[in-house]
Amino acid sequence: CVLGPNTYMLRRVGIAASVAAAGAATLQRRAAESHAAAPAPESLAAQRPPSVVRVAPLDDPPDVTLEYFALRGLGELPRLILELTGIPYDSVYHFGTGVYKPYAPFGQLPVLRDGPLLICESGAIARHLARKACIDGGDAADKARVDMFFELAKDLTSKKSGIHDPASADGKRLAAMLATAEANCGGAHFVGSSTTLADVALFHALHTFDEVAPGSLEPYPKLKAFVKKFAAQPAIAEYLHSDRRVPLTANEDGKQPHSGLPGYKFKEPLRPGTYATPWSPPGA
Ligand SMILES: N[C@@H](CCC(=O)N[C@@H](CS)C(=O)NCC(=O)O)C(=O)O
Repeated sequence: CVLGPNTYMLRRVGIAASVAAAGAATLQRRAAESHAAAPAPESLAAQRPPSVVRVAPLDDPPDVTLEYFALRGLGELPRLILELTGIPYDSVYHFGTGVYKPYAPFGQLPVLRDGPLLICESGAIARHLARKACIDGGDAADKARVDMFFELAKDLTSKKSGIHDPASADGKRLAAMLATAEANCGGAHFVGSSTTLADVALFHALHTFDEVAPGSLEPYPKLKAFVKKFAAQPAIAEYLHSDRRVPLTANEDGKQPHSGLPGYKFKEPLRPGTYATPWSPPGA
């Protein structure tokens, strides 16, 4: 791997400046027009076309497009990788189902376009992006350890409901896995001495716990400090307050059983910039 994460980050600094200079006013105007034309979507069931937020110079379409619903779900880890590494991309937000069916390789989202490549499966997308940005681990041993923590992060997320009920079976399993993560946390990194996919995946899981159950990381001081430090990195801090970051929905907080499409109700208002700019698939 010859590229370092900083290669993309340097480009992102220039992009941020050009977007601020040329794009902010346009996006605000579009958001205002869109607002006037249609009420803000309150859930994923809103009847709207997909929208896009471009993280690249407005006149320079990026090679990479990530499509997912206007949800965190399986799209949030790829988004976090793109944001952390500074890869320029279009972030597409779908509402309802259907638009992607003709071209999504397995008929579902997320999908990632990277030049001529069209990739589905969230794990494959995350690994592709990690390889592209050289955060997949240095040697074979580190790559294997990155994969171990990637899987641990998935397991943690699968037991999210346990964060609200420590006495439940999921709660006990989750506590055991959090203790494992705490024991393996090397401060700012889980593998080696620089950021890898392992850190992004664990941040995604742990930061969500902290959001849906504030204080739940108190018994795990290393994990709590890791999340705080990761969130404070300029690229992540900016993202978390940007139009690209969507709120959680009721289905995602682990407090009640998943209730299908109606349960994807936003817990906070969607930012106007997230849904202001309509998007169509290439060639449509
Ligand atoms: N194993 C796939 C699962 C993809 C998946 O279940 N996608 C769901 C949303 S989370 C979807 O597209 N549902 C709508 C549909 O099937 O049309 C992955 O990890 O990407």
